[in-house]
Amino acid sequence: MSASDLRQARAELREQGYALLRNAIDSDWRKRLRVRLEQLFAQEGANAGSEFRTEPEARRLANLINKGEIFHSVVRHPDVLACIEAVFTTPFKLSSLNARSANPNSAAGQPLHVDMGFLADDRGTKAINAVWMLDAFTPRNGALRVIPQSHRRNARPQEVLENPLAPHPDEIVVTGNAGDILILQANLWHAGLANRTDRPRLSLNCFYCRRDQPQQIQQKKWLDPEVRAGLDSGLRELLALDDPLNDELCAQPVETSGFMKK
Ligand SMILES: O=C(O)CCC(=O)C(=O)O
Repeated sequence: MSASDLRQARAELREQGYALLRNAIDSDWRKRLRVRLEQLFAQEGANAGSEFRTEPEARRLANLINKGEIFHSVVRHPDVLACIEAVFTTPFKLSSLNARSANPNSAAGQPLHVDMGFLADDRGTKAINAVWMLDAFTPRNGALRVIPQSHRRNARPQEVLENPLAPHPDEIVVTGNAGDILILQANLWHAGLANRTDRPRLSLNCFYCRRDQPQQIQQKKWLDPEVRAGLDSGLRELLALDDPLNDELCAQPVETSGFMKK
């Protein structure tokens, strides 16, 4: 990505609440990610996503750092990190790495929500999601609708809208090519649309949060000892594996989803 495209993406993420990084995933890497994720969906069957939540109208996988080295470089994508560093004013860590596949012919999309119910506080936004488009996102296959600048309202859609499932007059649908990455502040109002096609639509959700916030999935708890032993110091730091504050935060009851019930 050119320095000027990156500068623009950083500014859009701050001002609009979201930014699209074009052509940010190498195509061979994207294909290998897809193959690995489909293997995992097949292996995990009905348990897929159970470390986090399950969602009607979508398949999910969770705890992906534990499920292959191929995922370790995902969370360190330099352009994504450069963008989120433009928003966070304090140090950050990985909150979770999950996958989501919007089911074909789905009956409904997601309600407008903010991730984990997060609103900003005096230190700014608490979390940022990078949605890796492993398939193209089109208006018919379950792309995301977002309300630009809604991160500035600092309100939860379900508390102020009559019907968060309904179309919103200010929404725009963010489409992109396979290989693009959509980055959004957690408190931007957004929702995955229903997938009206006959093929699933796959993405990775690479979620980062401030170090004073709990992780969505406590990495230390969910990583197998042999995976943990193989991680370098940079990844240990990003996953907050040696961070007593993270242990403390994750021990409290946490609302991990903006709209999915347990
Ligand atoms: O479809 C996706 O990958 C993103 C969905 C989303 O924004 C969410 O589940 O909060």
